Parts: sequence; C-alpha cells; structure tokens
Amino acid sequence: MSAVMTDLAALEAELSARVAAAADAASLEEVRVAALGKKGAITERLKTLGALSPDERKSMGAAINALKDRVTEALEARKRALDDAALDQRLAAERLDVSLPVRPEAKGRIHPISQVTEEVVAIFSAMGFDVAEGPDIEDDFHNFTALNFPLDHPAREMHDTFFFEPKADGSRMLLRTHTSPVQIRTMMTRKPPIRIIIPGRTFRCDSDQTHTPMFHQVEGLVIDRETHMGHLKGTLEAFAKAFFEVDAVKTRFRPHFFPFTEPSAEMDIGYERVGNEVRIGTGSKWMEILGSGMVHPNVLRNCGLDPDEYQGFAFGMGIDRLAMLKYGIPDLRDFFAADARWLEHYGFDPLDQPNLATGLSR
Ligand code: 2NL
Repeated sequence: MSAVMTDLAALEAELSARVAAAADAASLEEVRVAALGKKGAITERLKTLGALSPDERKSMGAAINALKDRVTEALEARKRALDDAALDQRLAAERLDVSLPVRPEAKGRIHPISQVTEEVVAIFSAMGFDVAEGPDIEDDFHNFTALNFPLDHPAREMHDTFFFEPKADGSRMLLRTHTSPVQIRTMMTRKPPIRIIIPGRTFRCDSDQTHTPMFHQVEGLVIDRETHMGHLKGTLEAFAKAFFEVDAVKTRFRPHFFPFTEPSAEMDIGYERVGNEVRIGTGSKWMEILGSGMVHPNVLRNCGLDPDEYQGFAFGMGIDRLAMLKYGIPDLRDFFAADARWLEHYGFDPLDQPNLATGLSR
C-alpha cells in the first residue's frame, strides 16, 4: 500500500513540475493529455481500481481522485496565468498613442450621405432622441400591415417592393421600403416614453434621374402620454433651423395623407434660387423636405399600445435629397458611382465630427 502511495506522490511531483514548466497553451495541453487523457497516467491508475478489494478500492480511489482534482486545479491555474501573460503581452505590443498627429499621406473622405446622417443624428441626440436600427430584410407585418396599409394598397405591389422568393408557408420576406419597421419593433418591445430616430438604407424598385433602388431615410418617433401636434411642429422647426444652419429658415405645414399617421402633414421650407444656387431662409418659394403626422391609433393598437393612454408623432425624410440640397450636389446617381474624384470634392474631413457646439459642417 505505501509503495503505491509513494508512486502517487512521485507522480504528483512530476506532474506539478511539468505544469510549472509549460511555457505555452500547447505544451500545457500535452501535460493535460499525459495526466488526464484516455491513456494518461492518472487515468491509467483509475483503471486499476476495479481489480482491488472493496476496502482498498475505497482508499485508493479517494487518493487518486484527490490527486486528479489537484492536478486539474494546477492545470487550470497555469492556463489562467498563461492567458493573462499573453493578454498583457498583446496589450503592450498593440499600444497606440492616439494623441499622435494623423499621417499626412492618409487619404479618405466622409461620404455626404454619412455626413448628413451624422448631422441629423447630432441634432436629434441633443434633443434627447436615441438612435435605433433594424434589419434591411423585413416581413410584411413590420413593413406594411402594422403600419395600417390596407391589403390592396398599391405600395405593396411588386413594382415598388423588392420581394424575396416565397417561403414554404407562402409568405415572402422583402427589402424594407422605409425605416418604419424599426419603430414598430421598438413600440412592440419598449414601454413609452419613446424618443428615437432611425437612420438607414431603404429599397424600392424604382430607378431614374431622381430615384435609386437603394436610398437612405431618417425617421423619428416620439410616444408619450400627452404628446401633441405642437410638439411635432416645435421639434421639426428646430430641426430645420439646426440642419440648414440658418436661424431665419421659414417653415410651413401642409395637410397630407399617410396610412400610418392621422392627421398627416408635410413640412416645406422657404427658399429662393439665385443663379444656380438654392438659398434657404430667404425668398418666397416653398420646397417640401419631410413628411410627418400623429401616429395613427390603429398603428398604436397593432403594437400593443392603448391609444387612449399613449399618443405620439412620427416623421420621415430622405437623406439623399437633404444632402443634395444642403451641399449643392446636382446628380443623385453620383452618390453611388464610387468615383474617388467625386468623393474628394464632395466628401468631408473624417476628423470633423458634426456637433452642435463647433458646427455641423465645415
Ligand atoms: C416621408 C414621410 C413619414 C412616418 C414617416 C411613421 C412610422 C410609424 C408610425 C407612424 Cl411606426 N409614422 N413614420 C410618418 C410620417 C411620415 O415619412 O416623406 N418620408 C421620406
């Protein structure tokens, strides 16, 4: 018996030394296999227990299992130590000095669509809105049904919407035609008050001088107990002033129709044309820049909200068109032509982050 115990003590000493000497994960794994693998030294000793008398089996079993526990613990401790050391080494090796100046040869411009998206986000963030995002591929419920589109509404038809092949149950996924499904998802999962804006790609089967099959929208949604049309007007007028960086910008709201809002209104801004230039804030012409309205009670109900308890407003605008207007970009299709010279001219400095304190754009 004591000869066996001496054997276990010797084995433990040997394994401990090998664990301590393992310099990396691979050699540590070799030690683990040599001790605890199918043919490992400890495993082999456990296999001998069957041939012993019950008394011997009890004491030997306890001794071998205790050894197994200690060796397992030693292996894990060594693994943690090696992992920590590897992480420390990586952190030291990948150290960056973020205060160094930008390399002068580094080129790259922010695309006007990214710039305008960031500007809109900066304006609404300062008003307390959160940014929400959702999938490009949607189902009929989130893109249409929940938004109070009647079953025979023309926007559902093939010529506007990109549908995928039908699934086994006959339903078809689609590319979202607006970012509204994200509001639907938010209302279904979050309790009001809700204040969100949703920038993102949208898709419609339409392509000509003023339409591209993929385009960009920002929508916004506010839901609370006493939100009303006055909040809608105040918010969107403040947005127009901030976005066009002109305090004198004039706005007007015109009645409109959307299935998902009631009442609905489009907002126009005052402008004039001087030569080829569009000037905002002066002049007597009106240009539509966004659609808006009070969220339709059916939409609230479809999202599980009680219209007698909650109400709110929503709005949507096309980012691509806003970018053309603000930065005098004549042709929509250039946005997606991936022309480096165009981007050099119309793009923005990556280091100028739009913010309300130092200005949205330079
Ligand atoms: C436009 C007009 C609009 C909305 C979008 C919306 C979303 C939900 C409920 C109610 Cl979930 N409304 N979105 C509302 C009014 C107008 O977009 O001209 N977009 C480019």
